[in-house]
Amino acid sequence: MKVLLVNPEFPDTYWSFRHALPFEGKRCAFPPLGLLTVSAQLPPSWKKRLVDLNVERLKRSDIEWADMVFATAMLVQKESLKELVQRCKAREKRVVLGGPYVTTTIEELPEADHIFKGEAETTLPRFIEDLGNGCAKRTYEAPERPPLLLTPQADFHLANLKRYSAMSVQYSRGCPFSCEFCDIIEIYGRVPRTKTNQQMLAEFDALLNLGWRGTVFIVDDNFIGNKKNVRQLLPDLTRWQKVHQYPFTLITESSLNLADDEPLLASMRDAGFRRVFVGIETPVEESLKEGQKSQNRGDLLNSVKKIQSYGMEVMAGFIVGFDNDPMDIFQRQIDFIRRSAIPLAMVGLLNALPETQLWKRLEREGRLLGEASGNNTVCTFNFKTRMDPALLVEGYQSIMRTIYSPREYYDRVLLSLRRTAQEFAEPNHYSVVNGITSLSRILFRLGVVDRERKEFWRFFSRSLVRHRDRIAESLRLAAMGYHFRKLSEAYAES
Ligand code: B12
Ligand code: SF4
Repeated sequence: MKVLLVNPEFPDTYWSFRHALPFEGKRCAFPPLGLLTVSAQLPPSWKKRLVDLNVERLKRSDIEWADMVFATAMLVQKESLKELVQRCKAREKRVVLGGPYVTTTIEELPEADHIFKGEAETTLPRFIEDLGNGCAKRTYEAPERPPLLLTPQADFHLANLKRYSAMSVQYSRGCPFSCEFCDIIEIYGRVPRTKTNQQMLAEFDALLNLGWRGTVFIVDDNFIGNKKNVRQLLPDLTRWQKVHQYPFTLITESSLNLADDEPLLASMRDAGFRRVFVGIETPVEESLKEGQKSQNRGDLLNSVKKIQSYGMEVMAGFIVGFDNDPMDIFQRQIDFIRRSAIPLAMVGLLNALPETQLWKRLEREGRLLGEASGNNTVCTFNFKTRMDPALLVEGYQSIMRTIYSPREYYDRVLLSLRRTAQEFAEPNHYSVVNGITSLSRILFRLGVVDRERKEFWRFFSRSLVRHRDRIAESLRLAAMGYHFRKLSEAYAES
């Protein structure tokens, strides 16, 4: 059996980092871990190939080679997915779909032969058996949330690692909180399940043996969802990093209550975590209450500073469009982002995702207008908002314009660098050649071609004076700022 695994194309969003990747000479931020994990569950005798449409084109010969095509998708990838299914069906291939889009959507699904809803660890073996017996079903729905002990090490070797800016591994699934707008808890549950320490170290070994050096994103919904297990994992990760001289810089996602646990913060710093994405959403208490984000309590600014003081850059998600948002919400978000020194602030408009508590409430209130695009920066709503939608869009665009204007952005970066300054060694993976090539690309694009070059040189000279030892970090953030500015220009005009 020959299986072609295809990851559909992403549109231009925050997380695509599309305008920053060329500086590094990369095509895509992360490989499709879901597909690589599914691949590892297929019988070893089957032949497998990966085509990630974000790094390469799908050739007709790829489709012709395959007996079956497996594809994954998030909501934002649905147009590319539909096109892919049509192409494969036109060549009479058996098509198998899975991932968050087909798991939660209420829309009519593309004409695929088999649909997997939920996690595949228990359903895939059944499908393989049914296929052998000639009785494979159209839909496979996981009846339970499988323990991650069943999750094999992903087939990382199928991906062309050089095309990606970072690698992904997963430690846990699920989150114990109950934010109203979140679909994670509906898809992956509220009881966080984790891998064992041995599983994690084996995945780190695999990436190291494949020659990977650089950033590794631990793609958990909430890395500290199961604190007891994380506390046991971190000393082992630290030992592994030390033995291998810190080949990986770690980043992850966590709830903001991470700030309340200093021993945990210290262990994360020691294990090599340098960036953490947190969901702050809003500085407005009533809106947090409405969104049932009870874990974001107390002084949110202090929480951010606490995490930064352990050497971790804070990235964060923000939302406007809650029913309780006051008229000055836009300025309050701008002020908060400025004072928090969060360079990569991902501000989105509230949208209701299928199956979430928010979706159900809006349906009850008769305010739902249909399925969202899944891209929360596109200026549309899929429900009737309390505030005038035109005002919301205008205010949202003003936030984006302000926080990604070069002076404002670079000032946040400088403050973030100051707050995260630590005595630890830089991770041991900067390649001199890559460093010099990226440096010249950044200097040429941002320092010569770009109309905002004056601001860049002001930032660069300040970084050299104040943070000479972290110049690679400063330039990475300058490149990221360029991505966000380009996106905000595009969205502000849409
Ligand atoms: C890492 C991650 C990313 C990464 C990398 C994505 C990639 N290349 O695969 C990045 C950072 C790029 C990303 C971006 C975005 N993401 Co994202 N991301 C995640 C995250 C945290 C982990 C994904 C992952 O690797 N999981 C590990 C694998 C093993 O799990 P899995 O993918 O679910 O796969 C299992 C099953 O689903 C199933 N399966 C999956 N595919 C297939 C295919 C077949 C054929 C079969 C049989 C089974 C199967 O089997 C697997 C094993 O059980 C998830 C949350 C989550 N828990 O999954 C959100 C998530 C997928 N992302 C989400 C969103 C909204 C986004 C963004 C739109 C955010 C934004 N506004 O910018 C962007 C869009 C992408 C872009 N570039 O423009 C949503 C999707 C919601 C939806 N219903 O579509 C999720 C669920 C999180 C959330 N609720 O916010 N994301
Ligand atoms: S903390 Fe994050 S992952 Fe957990 S329920 Fe809230 S939004 Fe979802």
